Amino acid sequence: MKMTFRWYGESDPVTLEQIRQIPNIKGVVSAIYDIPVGEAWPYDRIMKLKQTVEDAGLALSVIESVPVHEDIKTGDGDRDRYIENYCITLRNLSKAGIDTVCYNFMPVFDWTRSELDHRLPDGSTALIYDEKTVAKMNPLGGDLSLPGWDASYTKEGMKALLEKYQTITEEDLWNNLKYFLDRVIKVAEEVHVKMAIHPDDPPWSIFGLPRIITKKENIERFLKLYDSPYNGLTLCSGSLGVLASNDIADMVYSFCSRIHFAHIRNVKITGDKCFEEAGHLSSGGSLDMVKILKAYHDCGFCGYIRPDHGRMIWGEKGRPGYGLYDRALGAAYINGIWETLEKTTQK
Ligand code: CS2
Ligand code: MN
Repeated sequence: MKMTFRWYGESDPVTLEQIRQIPNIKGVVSAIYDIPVGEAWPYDRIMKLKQTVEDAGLALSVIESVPVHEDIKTGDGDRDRYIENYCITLRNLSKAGIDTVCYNFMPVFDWTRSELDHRLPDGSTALIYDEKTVAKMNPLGGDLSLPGWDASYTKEGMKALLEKYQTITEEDLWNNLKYFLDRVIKVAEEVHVKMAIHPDDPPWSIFGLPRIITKKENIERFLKLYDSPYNGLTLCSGSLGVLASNDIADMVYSFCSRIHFAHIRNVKITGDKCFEEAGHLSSGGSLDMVKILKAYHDCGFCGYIRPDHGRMIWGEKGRPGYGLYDRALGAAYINGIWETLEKTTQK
């Protein structure tokens, strides 16, 4: 495995210098954040990002994410133009030496939580999700804005988009995803960029919007939509793991050759469709992290891996889910488990 850490660019309160000092972190996962969704990323902008990261002694390992325009997900408007732009971005990323791109196909909203700074008994704060609270939230009311969401919508734009989704079923979303893959993966194969879809977080419908990358049988269906190693996965333990019926280690064994990027994070299921983000340690949450990492190790996983969201600890202020300290502890924990697996497994 190749250990990485997410960095949100120059505006991230976490610096590349700090990231470099976390043991075993050789590369960062980043993106260009100021290009509107749907526009092609120019080669020189990608090279500028890469240079900044390399000047700090790190590699630009994965792009997370190249976002998918809503017209592609709804299958109308200017989808062909946006797909064409997506392909230009992939070509430019490849030219810059990038080999792995993460994206998601969640309508309108990326990861969603009901509270960003829920205080845990130990005094740290974490992101939590409570279905009843989310059900009462008005996506038009500005109740919550999450760091992963595209903040560029006007209220009217958001209203129109949500209305458009009223007529879009899960099957429509599958068809639109296939339309996208049929065009994009062909280019990904040509330029040797592995595409890695991130599962939906949480893995169920929110605000009445369809969500499809949610469970094993759907991931199987996804992989068959375009059967190529370039059509792969970002397997996020924390996103899928909030459903007790999702067995993450089993998914790793089943899909390993198609997992290009592993997100490692623990979550504590606190009720039906309710969860808290936990520290990475197994005993802090509902997932068995050793079992999950052993599955990767057994499969000879050599893709990229990163600690995913962390809590806010030691008084840190920063981007919810993406502070330095708890994620660094997560990386150290993953390193420890991996080293143990390396040294105790008969080759
Ligand atoms: C999240 C997402 O779980 C996660 O990694 O932070 O925002 C994720 O980066 C995107 O869904 C990937 O496209
Ligand atoms: Mn993730």
